[in-house]
Amino acid sequence: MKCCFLRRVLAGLLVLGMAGTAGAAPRQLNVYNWSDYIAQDTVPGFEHATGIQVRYDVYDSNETLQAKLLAGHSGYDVVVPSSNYAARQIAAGAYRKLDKSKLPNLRYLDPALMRLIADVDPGNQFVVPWAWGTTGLGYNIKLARAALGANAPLDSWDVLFKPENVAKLRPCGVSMLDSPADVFPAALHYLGRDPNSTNPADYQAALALLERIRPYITQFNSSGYINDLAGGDICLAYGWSGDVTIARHRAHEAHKPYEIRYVIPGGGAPVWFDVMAIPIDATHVDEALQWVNYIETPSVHAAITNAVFYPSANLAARKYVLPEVARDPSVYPPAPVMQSLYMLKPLPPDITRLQTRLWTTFKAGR
Ligand code: N2P
Repeated sequence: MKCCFLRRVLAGLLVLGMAGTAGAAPRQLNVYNWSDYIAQDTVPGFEHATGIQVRYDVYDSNETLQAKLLAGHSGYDVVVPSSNYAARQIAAGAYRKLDKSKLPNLRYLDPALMRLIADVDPGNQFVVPWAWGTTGLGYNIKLARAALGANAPLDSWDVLFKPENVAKLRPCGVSMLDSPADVFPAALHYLGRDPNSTNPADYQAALALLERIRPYITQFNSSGYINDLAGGDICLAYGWSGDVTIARHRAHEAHKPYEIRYVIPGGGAPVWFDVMAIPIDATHVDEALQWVNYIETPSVHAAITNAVFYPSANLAARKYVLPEVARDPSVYPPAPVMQSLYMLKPLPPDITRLQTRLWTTFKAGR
């Protein structure tokens, strides 16, 4: 009798227990981030630490993210815009103010970088830095030297912007970021104009420069160019520092008979910050805050830098960054190069629209 009673109690507990599990749907988080921007173990590590299930989607342009945000109901709980885009999105009310009591790991962030970010997010209320990087030239050194001559200088914007140079690279493949907001500043700067110009005439001049090199650009691409560089399908890319460095490592690991190299040409290049933010209509806010805080765990952020070669603003993460990554000038540019960089700033909407219109003209040309 006693045994059966016990059995019944146990069975009842089991049913209750199962009902408990079945009733509580696992907590969810929907993350939307740039492609090739995370370590392999970042999402599993978060899921393991929190029990929250992550749906992780990727994009490769600020325009794509912005279109989703402005349409509303993106379904995402955390997104990662560049800071110059975030500025306008914050002003437009696209993001939720961060509850910093849930973000103790913010104490690890570099105050100097936070002050820089405060230019676009006064009081650091809406966004938390994810990573930063530069935009420069990625080479397949062997192919580029064969095309340009063994002694041609590779550390000059003339390689990209002088038609006679880039024409020689056309046969081995020239890739350009499919992003007016990343290309116009470099063209303007090359012309000696303000890379963040708000003068429409400057953009016409930049377009004229770009149109002269248009015939030699073989693809517009902001993510697949990593594999194209690594695989020897292109010899020059105007691209992002970490992406080109990923390509360098992939080529090396695959024992390719060539070297991929990232170069910040003399005279300066764009520098940018990408930041995490929680859309105003996010439905998993607490989970989103847990994600942001998890990312700012020093060892977690360092693992991301070690995997995709973009530095973070997390000072305490630096000691976990692998020595060979920490001393790689493609990842952490030396001080004199840092001084030559110019920050991409928020632009008024009419200038962004002008960029987009001219970009369409530029791309359609041959
Ligand atoms: C990641 C590239 C992100 C840099 N693949 C653009 N802000």
